[in-house]
Amino acid sequence: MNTSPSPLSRADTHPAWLPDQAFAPIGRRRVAIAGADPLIETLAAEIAATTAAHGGTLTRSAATAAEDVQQDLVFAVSPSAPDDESFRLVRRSGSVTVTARSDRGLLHGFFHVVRLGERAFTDPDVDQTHAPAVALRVLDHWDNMDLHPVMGAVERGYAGGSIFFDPGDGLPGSGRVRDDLSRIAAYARLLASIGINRVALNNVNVHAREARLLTDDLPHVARIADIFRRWGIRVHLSVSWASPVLLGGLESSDPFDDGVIRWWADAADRVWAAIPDFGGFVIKADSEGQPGPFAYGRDHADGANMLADAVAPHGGLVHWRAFVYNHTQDWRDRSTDRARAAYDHFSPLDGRFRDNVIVQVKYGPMDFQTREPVSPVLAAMPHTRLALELQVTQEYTGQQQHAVYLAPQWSEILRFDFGERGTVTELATGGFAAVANVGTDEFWTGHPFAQANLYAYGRLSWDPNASAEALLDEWLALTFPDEPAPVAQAVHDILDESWLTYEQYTAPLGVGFMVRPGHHYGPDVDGYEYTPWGTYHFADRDGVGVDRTVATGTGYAGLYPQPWRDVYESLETCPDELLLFFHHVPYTHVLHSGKTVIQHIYDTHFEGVERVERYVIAWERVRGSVPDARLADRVADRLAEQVRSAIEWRDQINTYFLRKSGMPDAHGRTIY
Ligand code: GCW
Repeated sequence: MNTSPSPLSRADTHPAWLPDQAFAPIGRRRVAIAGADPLIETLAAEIAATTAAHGGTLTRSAATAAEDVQQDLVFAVSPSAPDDESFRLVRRSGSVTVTARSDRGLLHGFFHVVRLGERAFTDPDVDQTHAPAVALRVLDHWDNMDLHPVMGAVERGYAGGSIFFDPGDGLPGSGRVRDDLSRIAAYARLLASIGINRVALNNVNVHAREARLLTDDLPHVARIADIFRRWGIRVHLSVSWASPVLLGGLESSDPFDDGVIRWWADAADRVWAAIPDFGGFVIKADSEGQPGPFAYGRDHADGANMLADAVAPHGGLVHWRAFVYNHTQDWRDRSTDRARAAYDHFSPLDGRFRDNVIVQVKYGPMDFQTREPVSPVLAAMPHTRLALELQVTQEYTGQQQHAVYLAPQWSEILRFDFGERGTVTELATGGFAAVANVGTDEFWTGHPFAQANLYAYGRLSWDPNASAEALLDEWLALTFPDEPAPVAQAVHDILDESWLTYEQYTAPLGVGFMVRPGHHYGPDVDGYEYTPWGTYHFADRDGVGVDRTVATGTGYAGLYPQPWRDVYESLETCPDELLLFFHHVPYTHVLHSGKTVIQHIYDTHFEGVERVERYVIAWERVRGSVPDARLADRVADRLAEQVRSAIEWRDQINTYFLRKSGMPDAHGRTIY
């Protein structure tokens, strides 16, 4: 029997949603495991640790066992389940059997039982099979090896340093894979518990140092992969399109060049020799200064397919990002619409990508804004494997200073129905990918509540129909098992509508951006208005918004299949929350809500701040009864910053629009 302690019993890392108590209902019972595959060792170590701590027992046998009446809980490999990751849970009079075709399925089943807690044994009898909605459930890390002069250790990271890379003395070239990977072991366990099965380790902006992960650093990538493997998770790397030049000394990276083709095939051979279950490459090409096939007059299918052919003999994947647009646009040019870019570049390529290419599409046409319409690319490429890309790290949603629970937004996106073409979940045949939000911070995520976003992403990627509220309950019950009920209630009071609250005090009615250029924190209404980035609001003295209609605007609304094309095109039917994304309207335009646009702006900004003030009170009320005082303080500090920042947003946005429009607030509140 393997009795090595749970890797999370160390004190230096917050256990997140896997504190030891979460395992107690299992730890008190008689548990049996049958089977001998690698992840069964992982499972056995978990159960051994918790039964040792809570007085239960663990019996192991190598053979596949049928239901064992002597036990309370049995895990057994059995051909019953439909695929490698599914599991079947049978409960008869309080004893539970989890069977799966593979050890991977059993591990998922184990964490399912953990989530159920005592109810796993006390609920009525059941016989149910659980299967993931999609096969690929990916987290993308934007971690740098060297400290980047602007982005630091993690691009858009708000939780300290990289858990994978040690920046060394900070000088160029000194970054390396960490020696001590214990933190990664804890992380892999957390991810496995929520169903994540793929992790890309490094930033999609691949700088000189990270490019070499593909060559010199392979033994170290292999060390990381060894850890993730114990939890059923496969590792991917972001690669630079220019690798043959940067690393191979070739003259070009033209995908049609024989030398280039050979270089990538050899590179792939070396990677898979070092890491036999390596997942594949993630690539950001011809985007925001990253090199790509355009330089050689090739398109993105040419580029992706060349890489796909290199990795295909190893069963590898290429995640090719669709985030391609002109970031050197002239703001005077009203004909170029960034929202169209991914569609215009990629939809003509539908059907040309190899089967092992996954085109990875951001959920909206712009860039992870608080509110955007769902990207029409998702409905425009029926012959391509598409992955939906979400952003767990809160770049545009408060940077883990603000409490913003994003699951309600993701649920809305996942359920968005393109009519005959299906829902986003149905269209994401290449699965889900999301930008991770963790770092070396003691709570993993800076704001302790941002853990809930990571948790919810994993759970939604397994079951996109799960309700955001139920997932928050799950996360709360696991994370705060000893907390008195009022604490859980306070967290609900803060998080349930936090996404809408954030929307209220930031950019109005879907227009987006209005953030400080560069770091993207806090308000700056005109910060991007006269820049090359293509993110504009066009406010003048009469009105605001971007005309993306077919009739008079950029034609973007016409990229949607019906009924959405008509819904968005018409002022009568365009939903209020997206009005300024699709239309330029006078401030006096009356919304479906009955308010004018200008009064809506004032009202939502005052209300958003009031809501955050209530969050502060809600937390102050329970703060003293939270057993983890450091966590309680961290939340309080962040809420104080959220109020400060929300007030700044309110006052800048309201003042801007008051000065532009000259229209007073109907309620005479203070605007500057
Ligand atoms: O949202 C933008 C970010 C960039 C990021 C880019 C992308 C990794 O501001 O920091 O670069 O998106 O998704 O590639």
